[in-house]
Amino acid sequence: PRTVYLADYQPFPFLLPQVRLEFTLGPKATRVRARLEFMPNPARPGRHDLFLHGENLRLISAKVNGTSVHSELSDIGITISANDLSGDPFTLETEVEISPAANTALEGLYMSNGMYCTQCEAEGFRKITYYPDRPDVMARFHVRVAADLPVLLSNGNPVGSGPGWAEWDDPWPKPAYLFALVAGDLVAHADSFTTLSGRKVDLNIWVRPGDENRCAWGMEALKASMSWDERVYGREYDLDIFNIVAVDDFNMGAMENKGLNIFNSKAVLASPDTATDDDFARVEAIIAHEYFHNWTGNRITCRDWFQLCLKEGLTVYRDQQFSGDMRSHAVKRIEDVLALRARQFREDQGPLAHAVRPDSFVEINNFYTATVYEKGAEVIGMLRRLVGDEAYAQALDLYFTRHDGHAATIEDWLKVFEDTTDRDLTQFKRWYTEAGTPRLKVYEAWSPAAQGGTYTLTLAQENPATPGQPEKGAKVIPVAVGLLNPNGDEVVPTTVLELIKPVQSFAFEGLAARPIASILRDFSAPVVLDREVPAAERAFLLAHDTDPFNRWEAGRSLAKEVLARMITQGTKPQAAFLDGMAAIAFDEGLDPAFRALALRLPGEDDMAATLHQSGHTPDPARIHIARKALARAVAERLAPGLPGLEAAMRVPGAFSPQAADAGKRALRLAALAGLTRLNGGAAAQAAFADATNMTESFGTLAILLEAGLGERELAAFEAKWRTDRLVMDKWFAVQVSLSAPEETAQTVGRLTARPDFDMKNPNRFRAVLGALTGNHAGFHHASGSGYRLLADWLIRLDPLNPQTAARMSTAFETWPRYDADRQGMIRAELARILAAPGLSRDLSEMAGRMLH
Ligand code: B3K
Ligand code: ZN
Repeated sequence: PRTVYLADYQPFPFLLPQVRLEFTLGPKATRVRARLEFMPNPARPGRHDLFLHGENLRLISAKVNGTSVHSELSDIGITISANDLSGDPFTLETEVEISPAANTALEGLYMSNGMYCTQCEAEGFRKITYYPDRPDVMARFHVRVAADLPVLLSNGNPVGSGPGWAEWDDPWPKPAYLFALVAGDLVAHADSFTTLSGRKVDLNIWVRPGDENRCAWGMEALKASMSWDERVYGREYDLDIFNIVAVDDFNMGAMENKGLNIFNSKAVLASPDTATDDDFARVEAIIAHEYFHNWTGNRITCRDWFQLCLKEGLTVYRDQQFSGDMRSHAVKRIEDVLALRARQFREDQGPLAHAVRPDSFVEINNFYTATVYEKGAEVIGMLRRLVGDEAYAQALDLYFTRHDGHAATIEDWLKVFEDTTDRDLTQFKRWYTEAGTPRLKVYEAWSPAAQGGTYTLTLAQENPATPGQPEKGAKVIPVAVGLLNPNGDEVVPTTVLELIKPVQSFAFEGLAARPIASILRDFSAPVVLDREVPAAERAFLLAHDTDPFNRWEAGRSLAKEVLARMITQGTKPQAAFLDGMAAIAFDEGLDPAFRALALRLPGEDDMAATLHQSGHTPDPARIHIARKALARAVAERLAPGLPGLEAAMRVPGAFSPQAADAGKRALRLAALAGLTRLNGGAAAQAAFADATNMTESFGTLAILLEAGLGERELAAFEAKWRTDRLVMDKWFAVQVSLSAPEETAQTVGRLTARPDFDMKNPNRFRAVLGALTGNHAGFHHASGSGYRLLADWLIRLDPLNPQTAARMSTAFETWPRYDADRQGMIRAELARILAAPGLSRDLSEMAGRMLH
């Protein structure tokens, strides 16, 4: 397969102002007629052949200006010779036939439960019709859909309809990846929103009959997002209608198609009895994310796919800001950093490491990664910290005015900041072009003096090699620092130090006493802080830090140190740590959500990474046992207060998904987990029986399963929800994630043999196989059964759905951490995958990168 390079970019030789599409839908045979109006692109002078992408299309006819032309067909598209392109502007009309029912890859036009829907990003439009399927070709679309179905949707505004047909017109030029079409027997949860300038917009969430009562929260989130983007970024919605459709079979969370967002049902449907608090928060965040793309992604799109972080990093940054505003900034930041470390750091430190803006790819779908998304968002957070809030707002205004209606690059993005602030961002740009997680070493010095002493902080950065990038330059790292007095008062409030050299010192003068430093507050840069801190100092920060992130971080670091020692030296957990946990758990002045987060112990995968980094070879079985022992020790220390905490955190009355109640439920579940570890399942069983919402019933079920109990509850849960796909996904997943290590493979075997295990449904596949890879000790069981099982299923899934198979293969990316036996077994599975006949480009690129 061909590698695509950023350096090879050339503008498309033609402009395409207007497109007209006509769909006559049929499951096995859908006809697509396209009329494309081209003209020469002044940016690419000269005479050019016309190449159009097209895959799995049956060409019926092709005409230029009404006359049939010869077109050279290949399996990636058609070429029409420059000689046949008469006239300056010219019109190409094609007709093709495709088969949505045969499309299991869920890319292009496909069917899900009798409904037609599309997924075009990144390069799916070429499976619908012949087209210049690249994001820098922006056209206005007029679409006619004909089918004997009640609801026929496409992008833009509705301009006409009758029995069996509808027409849509999208006035905003867009790349083909934002095209969407939906047709089916759907019902709408409808509402409306009046924009800042007084335009009324119709809002609909389209679902299958029966799901109407799960739309209210998504609608609230949509309206909140629309008004937030007006308030915070000055961005209004720009069509008369905004449609969201829920679909059961979808490769990812959702898609921001212009005016017609398509969502995985899991990412939009939520009701108190079927969705947990985490689900509600995720729905809110994803609705916001897709909505925010209307400006960052759609109005301003990407010149080419190497610029993916231009829209994804910025849109993630915006949805994180939004969720922080809707909920709690401290809690949101901690959750985001947890996810960043679990997925992005792991990626950045392994064989799949790549730059936020990569410079080559084989299959672009393999680059919708935590690095492009989450590290892409962190880079924007750093930029903002460096230039300040006001300059950030000005730069964004300039970005929107300067690039509206265009396909932009990271260079364009950085330029608006340079022009706004007069800063030179050449060095900063390395964050986009160089992969790897920098490591920050910290040295402290104190020189007392009568007039006031000087505290000197020396920071040294290291930028480790990554595949294809052996050497790196120093990064610009904003390090937010605050200093505390030994009595807990803050003597120096948060200050941003700009580390630009490999090693640099920063002095704080006039201090009465040697301070205690709180470094990298709010996680001001995506780096690993390499710092030995005495346990007493960590405990001090856990008790006193005014920065909530670092307060949590102090407990987290302590927990990791304690756990690492338990694993490698078999020691007992230190009292200082347990006391710290107790102090946080019962501190009524703290947000319950924060307390619940602080009580959550580091995960097993996280511990494996930590041990590996400190020069140990992680043993998954030992990690599992030690973590259980630590959880028990914490429960013992908290024991006297647990019943009271459990009772105090009950939330009476009607269910509200808002953060305050959700935080209480989370802390109550933490208390119930502790009680279950100490006294067995009685309390959790009672709570399961009395549960009035999914957070409580699923939370208590998980607590019971983790303790090796819960058979009865598992059966009751199944009996109640057996016909509900989304809830049953939870039922499948929880059994695998909480299986004992030696039983995990068997559990997977039992569940995949059930008739309701449908591998074509990505949610169900992920529920089982994703949960396998998330069960660290089970997946890495010494027998190799976890590795074998995953490889078997990836090989089976690949011909049906290469995108999901490739994505899930990243479970193998951590192989370099483990012992020689495990390394050998994983590499053998990767080699077996690579040798599978007819392997997709997606999976072969991934397996190949992991092996080499
Ligand atoms: N832009 C889509 C992701 C498309 C993934 C294609 N493999 C969803 C999002 O980031 O909002
Ligand atoms: Zn996105």
